[in-house]
Amino acid sequence: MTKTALITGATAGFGDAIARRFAHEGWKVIVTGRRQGRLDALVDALGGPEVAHPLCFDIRDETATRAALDSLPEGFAQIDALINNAGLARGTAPAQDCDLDDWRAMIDTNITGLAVMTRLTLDRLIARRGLIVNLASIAANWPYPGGNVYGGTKAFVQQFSLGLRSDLSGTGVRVTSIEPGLSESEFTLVRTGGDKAAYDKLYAGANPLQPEDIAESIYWVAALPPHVNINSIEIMPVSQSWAPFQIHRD
Ligand code: 8X3
Repeated sequence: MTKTALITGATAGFGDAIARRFAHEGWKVIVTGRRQGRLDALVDALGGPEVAHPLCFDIRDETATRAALDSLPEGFAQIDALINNAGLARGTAPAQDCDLDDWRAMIDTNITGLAVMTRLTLDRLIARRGLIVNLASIAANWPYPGGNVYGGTKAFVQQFSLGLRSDLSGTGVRVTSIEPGLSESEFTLVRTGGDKAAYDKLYAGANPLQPEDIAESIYWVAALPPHVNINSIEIMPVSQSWAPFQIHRD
């Protein structure tokens, strides 16, 4: 039987690559995002409305999320995998200099949007003994200057994933937290407010992860036998590792 994956934030970066990977493997995909034109182009690229269904809404809006899910046509109404990819970082300033609107955007999207989408699809996922993959980040595991609220939201995603596993015991639903490090995508342009020079500087000579690398990991998780649960995967490019703790001296 053909399986269906719902991928949030599919208009760029990881989400776009994940949708392409799952469709390539014969899955039907529901692709969500805020940019209708990009969703339509993606549906075309994936093979049209038999294979892919677009849902255009803002994941921070619970009413819109409910309406979008309620609108799913019969052929896309069952959900075998929820890939909670929609999320963003805004800024790299120290906490004492941050804009509260940026913090709210991250909390509303990365925490509230993800939790609402999960809650609203849980019955369908349980009915299919499905899979939830949540996009966390290495920022959940490793603090760094300027990570503040972004890292906090991703720590929520990681711990929420583990909690879901506990609550879903006996349902057959699998849950995985994916924790990528330095990755090349539109994510960084959003984080820097569209600063292409900062984008180029971050990636120069670093050979960062590509969206296809993340899609590959998630498809591997999905394709494992149903008795196997990958709890978490932390992924970095080879170029990225750790530095000593900073010590401030008077
Ligand atoms: C994004 C990866 O290294 O900017 O989640 O925290 S990093």
